[in-house]
Amino acid sequence: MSTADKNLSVFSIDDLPNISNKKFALVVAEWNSEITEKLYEGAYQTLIAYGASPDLLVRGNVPGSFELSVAAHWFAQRADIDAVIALGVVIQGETKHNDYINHAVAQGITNASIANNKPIIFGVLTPNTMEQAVDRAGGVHGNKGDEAAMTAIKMVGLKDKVL
Ligand code: DLZ
Repeated sequence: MSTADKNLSVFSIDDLPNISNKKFALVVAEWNSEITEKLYEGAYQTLIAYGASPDLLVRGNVPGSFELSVAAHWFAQRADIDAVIALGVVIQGETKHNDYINHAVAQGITNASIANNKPIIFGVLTPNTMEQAVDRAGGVHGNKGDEAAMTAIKMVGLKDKVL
């Protein structure tokens, strides 16, 4: 085992990086915007609270969560973007529409992340009801936008340490 490999085995993912010069793209679905705006606000404020520069945060809106993957891919292709946070809410309906969207977005984001070698964070709520969505967008279960931002910060730091 090389010295570098030994070092990798001891660092903590909670050892947060300096993100003052990191550029984040936040891609936000307009479907269920009363919820996605809260996810966006949570993600934005968390990035700022942990040292991101407001002028290095860019936002792109998409019509619905199905479009998150390709827009995230476009942002990730840009050399100046360090990480992308995809935010959406897909509420279970009377058909399987939500299943198709959820699987497509999860797979699309995974593919775009690997293809571009950058973190793309899955900040998509998949609740059964609007009430469950409200609970997770600044309600009793916190704000998943905050968690998505923290994940982005940790992955940016991890990438810098590993590569
Ligand atoms: C069509 C649709 C439905 C039924 N439900 C949702 C939803 O709960 N959340 C969401 O973000 N988007 C939904 N959409 C829209 C799709 O994501 C997509 O925009 C359209 O199918 C057009 O590709």
